[in-house]
Amino acid sequence: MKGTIIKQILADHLVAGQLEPGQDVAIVIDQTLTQDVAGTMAYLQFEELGLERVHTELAVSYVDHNTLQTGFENADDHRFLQTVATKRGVYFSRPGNGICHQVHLERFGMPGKTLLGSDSHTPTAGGLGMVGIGAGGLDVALAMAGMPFCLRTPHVLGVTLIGELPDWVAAHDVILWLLQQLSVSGAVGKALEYRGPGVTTLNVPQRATITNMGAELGATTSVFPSDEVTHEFLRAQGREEEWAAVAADEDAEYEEEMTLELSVLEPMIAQPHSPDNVVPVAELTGMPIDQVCVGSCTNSSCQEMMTVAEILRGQQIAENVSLTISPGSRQVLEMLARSGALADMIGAGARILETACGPCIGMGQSPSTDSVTLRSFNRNFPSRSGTKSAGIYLASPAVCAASALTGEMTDPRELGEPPSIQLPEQFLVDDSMIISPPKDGEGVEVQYGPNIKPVPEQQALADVLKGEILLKVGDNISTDEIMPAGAKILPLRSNIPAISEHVFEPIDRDFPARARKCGGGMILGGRNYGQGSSREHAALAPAHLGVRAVLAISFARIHRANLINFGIVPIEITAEDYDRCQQGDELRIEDVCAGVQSGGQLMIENATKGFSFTGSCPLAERQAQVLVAGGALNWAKQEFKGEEQ
Ligand code: MIC
Ligand code: SF4
Repeated sequence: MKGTIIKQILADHLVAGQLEPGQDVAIVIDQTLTQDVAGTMAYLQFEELGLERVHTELAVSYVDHNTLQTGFENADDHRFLQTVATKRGVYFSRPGNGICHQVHLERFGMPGKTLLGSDSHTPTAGGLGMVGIGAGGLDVALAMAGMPFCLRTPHVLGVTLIGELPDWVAAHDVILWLLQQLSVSGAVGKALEYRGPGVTTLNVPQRATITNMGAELGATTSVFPSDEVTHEFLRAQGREEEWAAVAADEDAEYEEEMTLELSVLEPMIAQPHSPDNVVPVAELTGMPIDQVCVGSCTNSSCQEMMTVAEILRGQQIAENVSLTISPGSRQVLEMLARSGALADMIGAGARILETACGPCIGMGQSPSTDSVTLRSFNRNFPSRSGTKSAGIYLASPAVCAASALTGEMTDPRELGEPPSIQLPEQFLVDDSMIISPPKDGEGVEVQYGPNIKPVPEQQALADVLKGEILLKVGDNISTDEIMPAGAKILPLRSNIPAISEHVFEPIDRDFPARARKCGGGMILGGRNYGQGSSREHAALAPAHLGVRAVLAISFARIHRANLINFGIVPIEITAEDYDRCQQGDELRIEDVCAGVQSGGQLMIENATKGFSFTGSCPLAERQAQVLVAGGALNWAKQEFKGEEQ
């Protein structure tokens, strides 16, 4: 990966290891972001480290996911987040200011920098030419404490873009096309780097739509160059001085390459229940729909929203459809309002929601039973909308708006001339909903509420792990299935004992009771186990129920790191051994500590079936120490203690 953008940025931030694909490295993190539902735990963990202030160049705490405030829990979380931010030197983006990734792109992202976020769509910032990586809250807390972030050097996939998008074809169609080609696990262990003459035809929000959904490919990160288009965007945001050119060297070598001719793309759509189940919209036209939701961190920029408003202007949505629109940020919403575009949306019958994640994470707007919901979002995993029987389809805002008018899946090319929307020369800049931290947080009291419970203590790794396979699941199990979100469960994110009662709810409601009855145990997963979000609760809550190991054919990157951070051993096994083991089998693994510290080979005995097999748990040195200590918090506390002595 000689001279690629990824290599240049990682090399500039490298503190340990060799930048060779597959090698473990440690890098300095310049900026961090957290959002509310992962943030409460991240800051509770930061508080456990006993530091006065954060150590990164910039740390921002956003409140964007759970803004409904259905009870005191939420409001208490927001108050905790605001007080801890003020005390520890973190910028606080208030509820109402917008979705973390959209606001970060507008107000904070900087070309050439590294950003670690407690949200899997942090690579959105790659649209500005920075390396944004999603991680669990604890990893972000450690980065805020000034510790380097450890990752496996990705293998770089260079995607050469040629030509220009045709009328009515959006950035969302580019990434849906890539998902169709590569699948949801197609970029695990990889980073995508966009290049070629087509790059200059895309503006920054369009680039960010593409890097955002690299997360759905399983990629570690995705990045565009920072060029004159980026310069122009930052100038229009009043941040011209923060621009820097970022480009791959002429002789940059990519481990893998592919070419995409933009001009042959057409509007695409992902069908239930996976973002890679993609077909051209033309194949589904005429299918009746019940609900349309426009917004999310993928598609809620000013340009996308203006396009929607233009399509809706002077028309009425179909009687059978409910249309919701959530603009991505207060900047976008205010610009829509001042330009009259908001009135066009309201006039057409759209229901305007807050500038927040909203329906994307099941915070309201669950569709009706067996219905069809069309969304401009990034994920359509089972149950994510809050209605198990509903089918979620993902498509661009233009497809959504056109379909809302007709009440059926509609190819927007049928509408004739496309609206011509240019990015404004100057965005409306008003940072008054972002609270800057004072120079000194002394005297500020961090306020907790009754639902904010202490971080559970972690036990050091036992040398013998034994227990029942509590649950056997198939391929591509998402964290939405392991630890669901939604309006009922998100308020419990600061209360691990309470949220643990919902582990695996969409798959098996009896799981928590069974885990407790058996005194804990293990989970057996297929390929790409734990895809999707960065929520560490999908590791923390099972750990709280006594899960000590997950055996799977392969793991998604962030979830594997979260398992290690909470003392759960992630063990890779072969497809044959997966087939041979069943739910209810008793497993026994000896010499676990020595095994994980010396290359990760583990001998597993299936006492029920009477056979043994090997599993592997290859770990970087720090990860092995973390696992043996019983998790990253124990390990970090020991490190800080060591430094004090
Ligand atoms: C998601 O889109 O699933 C979320 C909610 O943004 C998560 C974060 C979380 O669950 O805390 C993500 O993508 O990481
Ligand atoms: Fe929010 Fe949805 Fe984006 Fe997650 S994917 S950050 S829930 S808008």
